[in-house]
Amino acid sequence: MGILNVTPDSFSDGGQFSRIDSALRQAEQMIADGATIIDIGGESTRPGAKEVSVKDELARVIPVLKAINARFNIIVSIDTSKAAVMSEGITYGAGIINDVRALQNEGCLTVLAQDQGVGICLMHMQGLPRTMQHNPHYVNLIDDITIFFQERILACTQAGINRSRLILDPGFGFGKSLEQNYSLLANMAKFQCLDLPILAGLSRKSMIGNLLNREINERLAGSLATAIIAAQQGARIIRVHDVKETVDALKVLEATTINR
Ligand code: 9MG
Repeated sequence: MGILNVTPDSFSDGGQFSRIDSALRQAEQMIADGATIIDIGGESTRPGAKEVSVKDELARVIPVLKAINARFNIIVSIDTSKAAVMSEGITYGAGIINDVRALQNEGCLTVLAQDQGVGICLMHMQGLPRTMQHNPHYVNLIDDITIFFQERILACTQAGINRSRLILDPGFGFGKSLEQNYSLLANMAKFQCLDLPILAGLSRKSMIGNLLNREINERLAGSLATAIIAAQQGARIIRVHDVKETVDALKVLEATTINR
């Protein structure tokens, strides 16, 4: 899964045309590099990030979704927690809704129950982006996240969403200390007991930067290491910025696994 950020600070110059043009070029490159899913997000989920209105998020995401679907044959995932954006996204052909709040916001379960085709990524987060890194606490990290997944799966199925549409994501960096993030990475295979595909997003995250003392543009090696470990732990989808390098690394892992 290649990350396509459509927040304003991700474009060098203004204007709708240049935004769409830049997004299309990024998408084209990621597809050429081996991405099979493009994840579009119009609201930053970084710690401390400001909230975006429904109107602004729609204006950022929907034109890019339409343009990518018109040009390429690729699964587009929409990273949003807003029911209105999910609904519009589905109308314009989103293949996956990627929700860091696991459909806990008002109206989301209802919107997703109305369309039986789209995939849904339920991510675990402790707290909210503004404060989530202030002293996160777990009784037992893996057990607590497993219980969270079980509760959200139940909420989905009770709302009429078919279980087969669900993808689970432990939410690296979302309300987890450095040690908790690495413990999660080491133990991710335990979520396989839930019998749903696992998505892992580790690319360029602080857990890499803080461990290695690397700025955001110096985290490629660390990101590749985490992608490989996540795949070895059973992750089926890896959400990344550096598609080409990650696909190469995963091909090496695949060849090694096949010829074991
Ligand atoms: C939007 N976003 C940022 N980080 C993410 C992660 O780790 N997983 C998912 N599913 N989405 C993320």
